[in-house]
Formats: sequence, C-alpha cells, structure tokens
Amino acid sequence: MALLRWNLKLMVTLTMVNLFIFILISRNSSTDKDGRRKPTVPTDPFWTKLAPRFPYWNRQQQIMDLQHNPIITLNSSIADLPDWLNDTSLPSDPCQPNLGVRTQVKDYNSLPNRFKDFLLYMRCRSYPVLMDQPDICNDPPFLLLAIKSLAPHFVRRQAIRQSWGSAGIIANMTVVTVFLLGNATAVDHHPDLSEMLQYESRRHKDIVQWDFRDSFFNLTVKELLFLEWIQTRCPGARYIFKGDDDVFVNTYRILGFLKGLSGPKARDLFVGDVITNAGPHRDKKVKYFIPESMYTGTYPPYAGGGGYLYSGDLAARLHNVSQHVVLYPIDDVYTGMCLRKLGLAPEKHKGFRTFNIEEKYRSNPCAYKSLMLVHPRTPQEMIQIWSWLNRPDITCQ
Ligand SMILES: *[C@@H]1O[C@H](CO)[C@@H](O)[C@H](O)[C@H]1NC(C)=O
Ligand SMILES: *[C@@H]1O[C@H](CO)[C@@H](O)[C@H](O)[C@H]1NC(C)=O
Ligand SMILES: *[C@@H]1O[C@H](CO)[C@@H](O)[C@H](O)[C@H]1NC(C)=O
Ligand SMILES: *[C@@H]1O[C@H](CO)[C@@H](O)[C@H](O)[C@H]1NC(C)=O
Ligand SMILES: *[C@@H]1O[C@H](CO)[C@@H](O)[C@H](O)[C@H]1NC(C)=O
Ligand SMILES: CC(=O)N[C@H]1CO[C@H](CO)[C@@H](O)[C@@H]1O
Repeated sequence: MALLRWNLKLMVTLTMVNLFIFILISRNSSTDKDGRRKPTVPTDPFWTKLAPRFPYWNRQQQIMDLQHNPIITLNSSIADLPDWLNDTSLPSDPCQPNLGVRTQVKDYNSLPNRFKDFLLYMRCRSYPVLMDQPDICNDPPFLLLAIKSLAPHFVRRQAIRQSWGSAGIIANMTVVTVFLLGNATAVDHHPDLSEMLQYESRRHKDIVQWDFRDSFFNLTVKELLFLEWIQTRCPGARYIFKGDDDVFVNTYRILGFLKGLSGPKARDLFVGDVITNAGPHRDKKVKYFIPESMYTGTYPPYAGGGGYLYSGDLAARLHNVSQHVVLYPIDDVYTGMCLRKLGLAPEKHKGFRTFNIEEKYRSNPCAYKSLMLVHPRTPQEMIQIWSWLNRPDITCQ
C-alpha cells in the first residue's frame, strides 16, 4: 500500500517536471503563422560572445579561418566583422615582434621566456637561407631522409651518414639525406661553430641551414621552412622521412614497406608512432607545458616528432594548408593540426618505436630486422646496429 502511494507521488512529480520543461522549451521557440516551429535566431553573431574567453592560439586560428572563409570574404567587407578581428597594433612586417601580445595574452608577463619569444614571433614564417643544397635532388629520390639536427651535433650527423642515412642507391632505390639546421645562437650560449659547419657542408653537401634561433619552440618554423624547401628543391621526392638525429632508422625495412604501396594508400601516406586523445600539458615542469591562456581543446591525432614517413604528394598539400594554420609551439602537434585541416589522420605503425623497445631485446640484432625506427640511440649504437643489419651471417627466423 505504502509502495503504491510512493509510486503515485513519483508519477505526479515526473509529470510536473515534464510540464515545466515543456513550458521552458515553448517559451524559447516562436511559431510562425502556419503553426510551424521556428528556431530562435540569435541577434548577435555567435563569435563576439566566444572571443574574449578564448585562449590566444584558438582566437588567432578563428581569425584566420574567418579571413579564409570564402563565403564571408565574398559577402561582407572585413569592416563588418567584429572589432577584435581588426588588430591595429599588428606590425605590417610579420617578422617584426608583435608587441600587442603583451596585453592580449592575459598572463604574458608571468610566462616563461620561451613563450614570450614564441608569441612575439609567431607570425613570422620566413627566414633567410644560410646554407642550401640546390642540386641535391637533381636525380629525384625515391626516399628523402630529412633529419632535424643542431649545429653542435657533428658526431650524430657523421654516425647517420655512416649508417642508416648513407645516401645513394640502397636496395636499388635512390636515397637522399639532408640535415635541417637553424642557427645555434650566442643567446643560447652556443660557441661559434660556423667555420666547422661550413667545412662540413662543403665536405658532405647535405646541410640545409636557415637563420633562425634553433630552439625547441622554433621547430615548427623548421617544419614550415622544410615544407617550403621540398617544393623548391626536391618536389620529385616520392616519399619523405623526417626525424630526429638521435633515432635509429632501419632504412631497408622502410624501403621494403614503401615499395609495396600504391594507389590512395601511397598518395595519402603518413605513418609513425601516432598519439591520439592527447591534450596540452598543464604542469609547468613538463617540457610540453602549454598555459591555458594560450590553447584550449584536445590535440588532433599526431605522429611523435622522433620520426615519421609521408608521401611527396602529401608534402605539397601540407605546404599549402600550413598557410592556413596558426603556428603552434610543438612541431609534431602542429603537423597533426595541418593533417586534420586536410581531412586526414596519421596512421599508427608498430614499427615506429619512439618509446624504445624492451631492455632485454636492445642488444639482440634480430630485434631490429622488423623495426622501422627506434629512439633513442647514440652514434655508436647506430653504427653497431647498422653493421648487424648488413651481416649475412646473422640469420633470424
Ligand atoms: C581597422 O580599424 C582601423 C581603425 O579603427 C580602420 O581605419 C581600418 O580601416 C580597419 N581595417 C579593416 C580591414 O577593417
Ligand atoms: C633495379 O632497378 C632497375 C631500374 O628501375 C631495374 O631495371 C632492375 O631490374 C632493378 N634491379 C633489381 C635487382 O631489382
Ligand atoms: C647566427 O648566430 C651567431 C651567434 O649568435 C651570430 O653571430 C650570427 O650572426 C647568426 N647568423 C649567422 C648567419 O650565422
Ligand atoms: C625563433 O627564431 C627567431 C629568429 O631567430 C627568434 O627571434 C625567436 O625568438 C625564436 N623563437 C623562439 C621561441 O625561440
Ligand atoms: C598548392 O597551392 C598552389 C597555389 O595556390 C596550387 O597551384 C597548387 O595546385 C596547390 N597544390 C596542392 C597539392 O594542393
Ligand atoms: C548578403 C549577401 O550578400 N549574401 C550573399 C552571400 O553569398 C551567397 C553566395 O555567393 C549569395 O547567394 C548571397 O546572396
């Protein structure tokens, strides 16, 4: 009996709640003369409300999206757009420091210097070339190996040349190797290595260097300059590997994998150690820390910057789309953002081991036969592993 009364009470309460929701909804939607429901149209453009609490990167990207939106730009003049779109403090030369960020990013003054440097120069996308190899792709390679290096890393570059990055004909395929360098500047207390670098460049003809400060947050600049370089110096490359100078790459395995590709799989190729469902680190002590005033949201799927492989065809599309993506201080995330804008996602391949292999397998030659990339490896380890891969007497099942 008590249970029945309780049920009745529950039903009455639910009915009341439903009625209340119904009233709320009907109050919010108007009806036209035929009695059809019309959606409520907000009188203000939706973005004016969103803008102020948007972090700096998201806001800049929104502006860029609006500026490249053909419907808006065809229909209305920029003047019709909200005020915050017209930043009159922007210097006309994008490579002059944008001092406006000092007030536009709310906690600018308390941010670590690397963020200040990044924000001041994030609109600059071109830097002078200091060393180039204009003829390096005269014979268009099947595979271009592009290795991000720092000026002082002479030993790593030499080990790569003597091992997995030995250019020429490998497994009957042309392979070209280039090292991508910025300027190791006095600001970062680097000694002046320019004469040694010039010697190295003359001797090996595989160094491309641009005049920007070679820092972690400028790796995205290196990426942009490299995408541009491919289009001018190596547009015929069928496939491109881009990676760090502290990885071991099994070039044979990569060539074998690439030879088997065709069709859209080859055209849209982008493989590596893919990270999904990641977002910005909010812990100040982490290398990848990004403040809330700078970015909100999750990251698109991206391939870890230790090394990934993509097609020359996709490199051209990435070069184009990058002009519509605001620079982000983490280069591999930035490339993921560009891919997403193209409607593509990188594909995970088990052969890319940017987080190393189990310790017990590291000195086993057979462990490297089926891998494409393993990180990290010292110059001496690179040479040792390469010699294992070239020994016919080592047989693995
Ligand atoms: C931006 O604002 C300035 C001053 O308010 C105005 O003179 C200029 O025409 C505006 N530019 C655009 C593109 O709307
Ligand atoms: C190497 O490539 C050339 C030209 O593509 C071809 O004629 C030749 O048969 C290939 N050799 C081997 C061993 O695959
Ligand atoms: C690179 O950095 C060095 C050291 O800071 C500086 O002297 C030089 O002007 C920069 N540019 C070139 C072209 O080396
Ligand atoms: C990137 O390089 C430019 C040019 O050298 C420099 O002005 C800027 O401060 C650098 N940015 C970072 C984050 O190091
Ligand atoms: C890139 O953009 C240029 C200039 O707009 C265009 O000619 C070219 O076809 C584009 N390339 C790709 C691969 O989209
Ligand atoms: C207000 C206005 O000019 N609207 C136009 C926007 O562009 C579309 C397509 O180009 C036209 O159909 C609209 O008339």
